[in-house]
Order: sequence, then structure tokens, then C-alpha cells
Amino acid sequence: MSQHSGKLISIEGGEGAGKTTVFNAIRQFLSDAGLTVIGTREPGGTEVGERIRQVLLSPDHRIVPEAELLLMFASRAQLVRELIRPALAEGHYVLTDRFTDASFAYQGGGRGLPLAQIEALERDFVGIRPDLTLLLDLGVEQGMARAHARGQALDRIEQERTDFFQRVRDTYRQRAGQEPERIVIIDASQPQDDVVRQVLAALGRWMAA
Ligand code: T5A
Repeated sequence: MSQHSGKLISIEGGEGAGKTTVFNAIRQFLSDAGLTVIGTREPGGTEVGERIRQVLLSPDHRIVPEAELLLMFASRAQLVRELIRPALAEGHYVLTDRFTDASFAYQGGGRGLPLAQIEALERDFVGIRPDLTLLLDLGVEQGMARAHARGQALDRIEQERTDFFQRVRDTYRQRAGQEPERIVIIDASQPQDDVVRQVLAALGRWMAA
């Protein structure tokens, strides 16, 4: 994976894990420290990527797992070249709501696509991994209850079954076990303020290291 002077931080987790609050808190924390932070999300983050996101999440489409994987990577390839690489080259912080770990968890763990295919796409079309990943870990039932409590219609992926989300969670946790230096597990079942406190403490430790 290539070198750069900026830092890429990703937030990951299952459905309803609370990424939105954590995203805003990290962004504020880094800005308060005088750093330039560019926030983005996946799938999406660019004009093309946001169009791809609409296709991916619309409940109106039936998308086969292979097409889903390639669309996630199409959005990511656009984001990396258009926004992430230039920002990192300028020495900025990039904060993203999801990145390639989500493809390993959802398309690999959830859909059962071969790991080697996802690794090849990552190597050939992404070429960077986050410097730090905060994994908001939450039981599947609790996450879905929160997603339902939002009162909005569920998107195409949120309509999946419990066993799909259990495999997603298991894959995220496995990856954290394999890369403990990069992926920090945060207990997202706690009250929101405690989750944010734990995230900012982990971020502060990482920045001081
Ligand atoms: N995807 C994505 C793939 O399959 N492969 C990929 O490669 C990529 C990049 C879109 C979907 O695409 C999939 C994963 C997703 O299914 P998304 O936009 O990140 O990804 O959408 P979601 O994960 O669906 O986002 P959610 O909005 O469901 O999750 P969040 O952001 O984690 O949840 P948030 O912050 O909105 O919180 C949900 C609710 O819970 C409450 C909040 O107030 C909110 O109402 N809440 C809490 N309640 C109690 N205690 C806490 N600690 C709480 N934290 C939040």
C-alpha cells in the first residue's frame, strides 16, 4: 500500500452502530486541534459515487453480489483518485464513513464472495488502507432496533436477514483481530456520550503514538 503525508481515518460498523455521531465528534476534535479535515462517505463521496450509492441502496433494484461488489469498488476508485489521494498528498486528514473493510465485511462475510477477489480489487484499484479504523461494534439485534427506531424506510441492504448481519459483524471482528494496530474496536452498545468518549480517547492515543 502506497505512502502519503496525510492520514486516512475510517469509521466502520454494522447497521445503526452510531457512525454519524462519532463522525461529527472526530471531525470536531481534529478541527479543534488545528488540522484540516476532509470528511467523506462510502459508497458515495463524489458526484459519480453518490449516483452509484443511489443504485446500490435503492430497494427497487435486484443486484447480484458480484455487481454489488464491483459497484462498491467503482465508487471507491472514483473517491480515491478524485478526493482521497489529492487530500493526503496535501498532508490533510481524510475522515471517511466506511472504506474497504466494509466490502470485506458485507460482500465477503455477508454475501460470501471470495476474499481473494476483494483483495485483488483493493490492490489494483484502491492501493491505500486507512491509517486508523474505528470499528463500532454492536450486537445485530440492537443495531437493527436502532435503525428501525429512526423511522425511515430501510434501504436495500438494511432489508437483509439477521444471519447476514451476524456474518458482517463476525468478519469485522476477525479483521480487527488480524490488524489490531490499525483497527480499534469500540463498544457501541454504550450510551452515545460514552461511545464518543471512548472513540476520542483511542484517537488521542493513536495521534500521540
Ligand atoms: N456497504 C458499504 C457495503 O455493503 N459495502 C461497502 O463496501 C460499503 C462502503 C450504506 C450501506 O452500504 C453497505 C453498508 C451499508 O448497509 P451507510 O451509509 O454507512 O452504508 O449506511 P448505514 O450503515 O445503514 O448507516 P446507518 O445510518 O444505519 O448507521 P449509523 O450511521 O452507524 O447509525 P446512526 O449514527 O444514524 O445511528 C442510528 C440511530 O441510532 C441512534 C441514533 O440517534 C440514530 O437514531 N444511536 C444510538 N442510540 C442509543 N445509543 C447509542 N450509543 C446510539 N448511537 C446512535
